[in-house]
Amino acid sequence: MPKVLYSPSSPYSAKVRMAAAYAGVAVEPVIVDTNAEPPLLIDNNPLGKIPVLVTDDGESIFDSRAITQYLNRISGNALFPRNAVKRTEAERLEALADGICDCLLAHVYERRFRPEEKVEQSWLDKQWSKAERALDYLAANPPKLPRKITAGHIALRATLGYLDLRFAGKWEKKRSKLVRWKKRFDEKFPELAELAPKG
Ligand SMILES: N[C@@H](CCC(=O)N[C@@H](CS)C(=O)NCC(=O)O)C(=O)O
Repeated sequence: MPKVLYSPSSPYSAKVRMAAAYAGVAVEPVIVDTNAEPPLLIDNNPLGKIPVLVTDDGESIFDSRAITQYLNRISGNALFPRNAVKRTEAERLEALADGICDCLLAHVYERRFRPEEKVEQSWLDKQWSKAERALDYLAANPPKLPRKITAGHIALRATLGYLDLRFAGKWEKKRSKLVRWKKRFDEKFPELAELAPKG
């Protein structure tokens, strides 16, 4: 069975695990500590980042968007529509959701890895304002939630889970449509919601 190297709090990892579950691809989740840079991680991804999917043949696939494309191929298009316009829409939503995580992670790492007196507030503000702009856009234009969802919907759910984990109380105000979107997603896909980022 393919392995997914992951950490429970990682939003990109949550997306990949949810995508595998939705696509019906069984994967073995293996927790790795990126700070410790264990050989299992470094040997499979020189960047030392998660998630990484390791196939039964020992081939490693990263990053998370390469993995969702791979899962889509092996599942016969369970994650992206075949229609070109709709497919671009799904890929764009995935990029936007992941892009929010890129900003949030830059924010979290700035505070985590720098001594307090060296934390650059203007950098934190810039990253947060990018995430806020994207969240405002999504709150104004929440994606439809059809019966058949895409990797874009799944990425957004994972991102909102990361916001709940690290920025609870800081993102929801004036974005009630997005908060409702998450609730409806969880009602429709409880088995995926279970895989959202956890502390
Ligand atoms: N673009 C990558 C981002 C992956 C990423 O930054 N993962 C974080 C965890 S959420 C990580 O591995 N951080 C450890 C590090 O950067 O050393 C993806 O989509 O997979």
